[in-house]
Amino acid sequence: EFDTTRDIQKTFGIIKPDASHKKEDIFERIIDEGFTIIRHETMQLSRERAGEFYKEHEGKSFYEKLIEYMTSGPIVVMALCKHDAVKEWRKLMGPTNVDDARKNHPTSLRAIYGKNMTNNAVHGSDSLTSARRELKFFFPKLSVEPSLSNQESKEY
Ligand code: RTP
Ligand code: MG
Repeated sequence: EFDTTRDIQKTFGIIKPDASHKKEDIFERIIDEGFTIIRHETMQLSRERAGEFYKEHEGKSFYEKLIEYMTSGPIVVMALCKHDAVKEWRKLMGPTNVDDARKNHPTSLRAIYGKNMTNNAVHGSDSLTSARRELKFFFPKLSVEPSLSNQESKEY
């Protein structure tokens, strides 16, 4: 028989400082789109933690601006669960470039809440490997198994 829970994944998302005041609206949209918000926490990111989180971008032209931005106000970190969650969350976010998002993906979160290329409202893990790392980084006690058994999935 077809097992609908087979491809349930967890992914990691952030509501960035420019959009964190819209947290309730964004949560509503996320739930509407069929995600379960397993964990969420509002926090202030230190420069040190931001640097560690964005290590892969160190040395890039936009790195300093990105760290400035991500430490400029409260962020909301989230553990999200859905069928194919990594891809589905990236799809709901829309493209990195807000102009592109507005033009080509007008219902995406970045089109609605983003301001520009840097201040683009949300973050999402770009692969299952990133999702595991990023979930561990912010939610060290959360299990990061990509597939859940039927038993486990009932908790959500
Ligand atoms: P994210 O990591 O936040 O989910 O975004 P992404 O994968 O779509 O984009 P990525 O290339 O990983 O870049 C991380 C964040 O850095 C800022 N950025 N600014 N050229 C620029 O000015 C530039 N490029 C990227 C954005 O905030 C982007 O989300
Ligand atoms: Mg990225």
